[in-house]
Amino acid sequence: MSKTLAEKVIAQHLAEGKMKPGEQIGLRIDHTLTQDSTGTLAYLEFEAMGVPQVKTKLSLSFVDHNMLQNDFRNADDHRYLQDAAAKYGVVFSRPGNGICHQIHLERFARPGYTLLGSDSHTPTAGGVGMIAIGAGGLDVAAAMAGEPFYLQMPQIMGVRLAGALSPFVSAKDVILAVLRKLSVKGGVNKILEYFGDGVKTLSVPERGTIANMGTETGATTSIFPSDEVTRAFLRSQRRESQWVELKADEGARYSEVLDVGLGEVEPLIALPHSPDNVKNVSDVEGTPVDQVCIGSCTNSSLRDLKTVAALLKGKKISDRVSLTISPGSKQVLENLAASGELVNLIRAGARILENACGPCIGIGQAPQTDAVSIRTFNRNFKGRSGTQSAKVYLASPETAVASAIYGEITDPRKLGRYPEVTLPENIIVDDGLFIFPSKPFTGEIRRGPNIKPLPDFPPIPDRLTGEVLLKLGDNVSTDDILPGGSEVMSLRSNIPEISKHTFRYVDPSFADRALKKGGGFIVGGENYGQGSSREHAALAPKYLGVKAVIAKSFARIHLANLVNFGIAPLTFVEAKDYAGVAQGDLLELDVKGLKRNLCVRNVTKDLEIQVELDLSEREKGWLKSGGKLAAIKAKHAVK
Ligand code: MIC
Ligand code: SF4
Repeated sequence: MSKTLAEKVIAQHLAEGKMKPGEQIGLRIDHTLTQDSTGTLAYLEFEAMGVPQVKTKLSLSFVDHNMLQNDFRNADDHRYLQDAAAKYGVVFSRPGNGICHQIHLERFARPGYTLLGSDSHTPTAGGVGMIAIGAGGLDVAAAMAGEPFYLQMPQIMGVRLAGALSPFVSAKDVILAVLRKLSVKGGVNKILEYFGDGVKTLSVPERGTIANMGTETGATTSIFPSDEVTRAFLRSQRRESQWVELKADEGARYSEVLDVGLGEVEPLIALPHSPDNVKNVSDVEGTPVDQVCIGSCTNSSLRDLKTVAALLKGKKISDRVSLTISPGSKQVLENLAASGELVNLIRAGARILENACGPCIGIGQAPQTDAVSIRTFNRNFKGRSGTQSAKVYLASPETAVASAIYGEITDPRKLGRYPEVTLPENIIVDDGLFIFPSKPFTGEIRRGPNIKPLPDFPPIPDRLTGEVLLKLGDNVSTDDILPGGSEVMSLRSNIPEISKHTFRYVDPSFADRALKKGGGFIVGGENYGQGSSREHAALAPKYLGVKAVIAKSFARIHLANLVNFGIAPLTFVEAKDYAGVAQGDLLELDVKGLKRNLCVRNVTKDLEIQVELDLSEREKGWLKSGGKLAAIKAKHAVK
């Protein structure tokens, strides 16, 4: 039978289950990646599993998120990660080497392989034909220990690209067009598979941009064919021998097909405060701009920054704008420096930041009060920039440059002639900032005083009772549950401390109230827990005593994280019952046997609400025993 490309790669890695959409499957994982802000927990979890060396083909540990080092805590985390990498056979990417997804794409991504990463933008590697999935740290630690990754077999949705992009329109506009159609939840439990004659017109970095931001649709991942363009990219990275051709079979069937005529795509922009709030740039032209930030794992490739350098050549940015540029990797920065293009950026007035995530996750460069900030990033949730009143817009590098020059949102076509940027075949490739594990690690892993052991959670009882601690609306993000920013992120390896910041901007009294009430319930709307893969957004509420989250629907990674740490994810059978619960209501629920259909009693309102616990037997086992770690520990301990 004809297969889609995604089905082919999954079939080759199928460890358990049937490839029927909605069924649980186990996937063998070839590569894993972690980054510092999710990595400390992932390695603490891996250590707890007692496995002497990683069992994957390749595991990588990156330091790219929390780079501010405003006290000893980040530096201690980085040292811990470096020691853990050396001990367990993991390649360590030193601070300064760049953003995990960008570097993985450049140096390691392989067509036809699988990748599991403790970061939601791991699908970037779909740009070269990998099945690359984001997950919580515990799932990645389990994959490092050789366990399959369990997930719901997604539907495969085809995205047919036709024609070619017009000048000044780029990959970011394509994915914004897709987001406009699908919204932030239209991709949940789907893989977006790109095909059609338009694919060959896009370079690998452009495909990476599209696959990266497919995450914002809620998709499990995105994948592109591996073709001659992929081959040329791998050749430029001195990795041509890793190329294989990959594409869907003739007659392969998609669950649905979205058509995108590349020639019809206009410059687009996502308005505050959601990546799917997409408009044409021309609709908001003239809005005064205070800050422009170029970079992030979405738009920091050599292709992007060469375009930015060409557009800024001989220009000055507006007096009212602060322009920051964060190259995606040392390779990008080094090539720009060697070719002289870096000078264009500096002379135009850009502030060159480290090769790292930087402002994308609120690590510095918080904009001024009420500012308008145009960013080439992938998320614009309220407050994520570090300034609650800031209005963050998401756009292409081309639109970002035009807006920086004119000081207002500007259609990039106003810039005149479009530079034809081609990627040189002979780029400089230097792996000097990787540490490849070689000799056996002797000695102890060094842990700073802020690195605390993982809390142990008891099995969940048969009866859950407590108050509704907080009732929220649709699309609550993990940034709402546990914010980013340097202050909170330096606590990523300390669950007791970080839990004090839970829902900090939504309701500053949440953490105290939860503790005082002995825990309770959270009620949410659609797509609860969208965004980041940070498992802290499950662990911290768990630590505060949250027993269950009742929502209309959940985002995929957060749902898995809740189960992994023993919080019951319950969905309303009738969405209208959401109206029947208020903050402060006392709820009771019998979960004995963890049946699929359960009944919540609202004692305060004397109402019964039907909810569903839609989990596999394996997941129920994890939930029951208070989390997945205990189960994996037990498995490896008997060996
Ligand atoms: C993000 O973009 O929100 C992050 C920071 O990269 C997260 C990971 C984290 O919270 O550490 C993600 O997307 O998974
Ligand atoms: Fe880093 Fe931002 Fe990408 Fe997350 S989305 S990995 S914070 S650059």
